[in-house]
Amino acid sequence: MSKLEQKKPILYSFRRCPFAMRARLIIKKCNINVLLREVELRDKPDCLIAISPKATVPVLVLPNQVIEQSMDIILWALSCNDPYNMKEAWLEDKDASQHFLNSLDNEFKNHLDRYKYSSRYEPQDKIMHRNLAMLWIEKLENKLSKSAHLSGSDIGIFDYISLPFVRQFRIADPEWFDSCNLPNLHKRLSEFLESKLFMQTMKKMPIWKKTGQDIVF
Ligand SMILES: N[C@@H](CCC(=O)N[C@@H](CS)C(=O)NCC(=O)O)C(=O)O
Repeated sequence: MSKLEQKKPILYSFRRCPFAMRARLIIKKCNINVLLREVELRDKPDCLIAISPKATVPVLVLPNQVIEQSMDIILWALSCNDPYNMKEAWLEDKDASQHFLNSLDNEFKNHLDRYKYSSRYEPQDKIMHRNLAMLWIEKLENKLSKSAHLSGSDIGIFDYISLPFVRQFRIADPEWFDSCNLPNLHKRLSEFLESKLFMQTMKKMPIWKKTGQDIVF
């Protein structure tokens, strides 16, 4: 690795984490290079815990700053290079954007975890949480019946930050999800999952703790 590459920001990430996925999606979409350190959640590197004691991923390490929230990493990426004007779309109605993010990261994610990982919570409440998560999913379907993408006529920031979570919701029971009356969401999710961008962000990386090798992402 060249000296220049060694100076790149470091992104601690976990391939299947939807928060890390959305950060990687925007970083890749905006052509920003970072050094990726793939983490195992059950065996996090000490240096990650040292710089970010809460030790969730993603975490981005800059020379003079540590960014610990996926959305802040996204906003940092957009401040570096934003060829698709995604920051403008995000800030156009800041309250509505924040409301969308909160309902996704808090409400929906809460029900998603209790549905997808029901054995870790209250297994008997699995379907109740699926139904509650569906209220949010149906809002997406409703939006997509009015515009091609969640961000408008083109795919954009609202799609990238939320589709990784919709993917997780589907994975909990793909047959059931595919049988739901969600024609627009099914279409957009499939396109997203088949996109080159998604494939690039989901490339398997060796575990950094085992190899010590930073990978240019
Ligand atoms: N609010 C954080 C949430 C990140 C998060 O919860 N990531 C999960 C993985 S999907 C995590 O690192 N959990 C820590 C663990 O499981 O030990 C963000 O937006 O970055």
